[in-house]
Amino acid sequence: MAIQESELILNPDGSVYHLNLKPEHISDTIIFVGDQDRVEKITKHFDSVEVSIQKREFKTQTGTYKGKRLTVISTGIGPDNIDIVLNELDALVNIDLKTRQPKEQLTSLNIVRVGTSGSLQADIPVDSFVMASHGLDLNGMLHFYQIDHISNPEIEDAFINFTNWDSKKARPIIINNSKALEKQFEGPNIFKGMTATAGGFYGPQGRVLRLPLFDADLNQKMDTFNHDGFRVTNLEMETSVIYGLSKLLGHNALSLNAIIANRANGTFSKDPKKVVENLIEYTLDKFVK
Ligand code: R1P
Repeated sequence: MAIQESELILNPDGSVYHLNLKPEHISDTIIFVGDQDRVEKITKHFDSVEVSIQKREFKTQTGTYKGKRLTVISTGIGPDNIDIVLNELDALVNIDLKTRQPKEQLTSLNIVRVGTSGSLQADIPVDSFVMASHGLDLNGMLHFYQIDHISNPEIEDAFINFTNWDSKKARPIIINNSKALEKQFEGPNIFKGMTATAGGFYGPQGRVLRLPLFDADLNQKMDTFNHDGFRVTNLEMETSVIYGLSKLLGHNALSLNAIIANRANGTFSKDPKKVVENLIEYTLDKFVK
């Protein structure tokens, strides 16, 4: 059955609705960033750029870095945008946009997020890098999909018990990274642990400006959680849904974050641009090693 026009929306030129891209515009290796201005901070290192397309916060550039074809795309902020980006990228490779039928031969994309994040651990300082062994989903977007086969109920239950997680909120979900990408991108100075993904920047990450929190102790409980060595290293807004949707759709995903804030001791990087630039260079090098 062909997927209806209202479900898979294409622009008049045949590109996918939000990303404005056609299949030939992307590589099978894709870097996600949050900030659209970070795209060129990556592609300025490229040999050449062949595609540059932007609609809303979704800016895409494709080119080659030391001969390897890479796409860089900005996802904007938050899990809701990742739902759009991953579904539309998957449609570009795994749905025939003319017949509107899923392809029989599926393509797996390799996706690496180069993000920024706040550390929850005093021993993971600002200006360091964290690789997410797992995404800890605190926002609930993934519950709209069938996810039982990709979750880790044992660690999730331990987290729920430890934090006394209220059942009015969506059940936390823990999803593994791609082990192959983990191997490719690890290095001696990179921290590893669970990256928690919140659905907002202030209350959902425990920040108080004028509004009291539902659970003021949540961050402190998260940073002391430890289940068989699994601990929550950092907090941001995309990793768990990148991991979840990638697993569901058959893609490989890894999330790397530059630590620009330390929530455990209240510090902020003196030069956040530098640590992001360092992570960009680290990531690009690992792609071609
Ligand atoms: C919040 O300021 C944004 O920064 C972090 C969060 O995940 C959120 O998207 O990541 P990026 O710098 O990659 O956007």
